[in-house]
Amino acid sequence: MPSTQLPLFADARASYREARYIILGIPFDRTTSFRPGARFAPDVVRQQSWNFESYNYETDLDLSDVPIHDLGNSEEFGSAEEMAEGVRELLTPIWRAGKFPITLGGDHSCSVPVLEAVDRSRSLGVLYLDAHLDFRDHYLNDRRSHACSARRMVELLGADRVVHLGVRSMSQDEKRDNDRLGMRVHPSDAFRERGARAVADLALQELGTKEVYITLDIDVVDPSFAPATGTPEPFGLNPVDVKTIIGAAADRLVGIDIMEVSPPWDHGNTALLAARLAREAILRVEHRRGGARPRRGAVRASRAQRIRTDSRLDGARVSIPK
Ligand SMILES: [Mn+2]
Repeated sequence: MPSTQLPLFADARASYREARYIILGIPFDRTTSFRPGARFAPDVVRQQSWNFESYNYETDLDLSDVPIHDLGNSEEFGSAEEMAEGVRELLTPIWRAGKFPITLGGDHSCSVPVLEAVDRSRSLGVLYLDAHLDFRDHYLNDRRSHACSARRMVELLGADRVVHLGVRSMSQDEKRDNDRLGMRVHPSDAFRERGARAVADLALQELGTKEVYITLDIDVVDPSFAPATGTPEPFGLNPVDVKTIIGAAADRLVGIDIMEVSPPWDHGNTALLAARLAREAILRVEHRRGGARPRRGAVRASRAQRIRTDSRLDGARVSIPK
């Protein structure tokens, strides 16, 4: 147990019990294949989250009025199997309580157990945002590798319940396997040709599920905007495209994860974008459900005050109140 204290995600001031949105970090990057470092992302993304105003003019919401709780980080785990078991254990009560998980990775292997923890009776589909198809059956002898995550989700939920957005890299084998298995794919070029809103609306229509989950590998964004990631790939989406997808999905969105931010390769902009996209998901979902408007005239703490009073989380291990 580290003796230092970690910063909380900004504006995460609610107790677990009263919170609707739950932040959870998974500092695990053992399946990373090129540039490691995603294990450091949860804490750095939290730190960057303090850059932003709690008030958002587009939704007229103030995040300090929204019930958000930061659980802290999971343990670091040994193998990917151990990670999967731990993540399922953490996510199961969050899903059962009807809360909205915001999981900060970690590499993309961490997303699969988040979905394995969802009750099978729910009508839930996945928007899979990634530069890579992630459709290998196994990679380096590991079926839990981050290079296999979309494949595992298709096996888990069915090919019609996963739509892949923003891809621009795959192996011939992955292409052939998916031609056979039939996950729908809207490559990065489609966003340039048709616009993000049109692509997102089509993808949501194709999913047809009552509930939608977004798994976001930050490498779906072009490396010029988000350079700090394990396996960067040019010709990607821009940050506004991702914002648009989140907005389009908001009325069915039940959870999101943001994976593969790798702080050792960052100048701060990648983690900053990840923090802002996490906040965007909360804002858009809360707005769709007609969440609390800011209390007019209420005295608001300045950002500096908020950081002093609210930003400390004891210890690094998660325990979910019963
Ligand atoms: Mn990727």
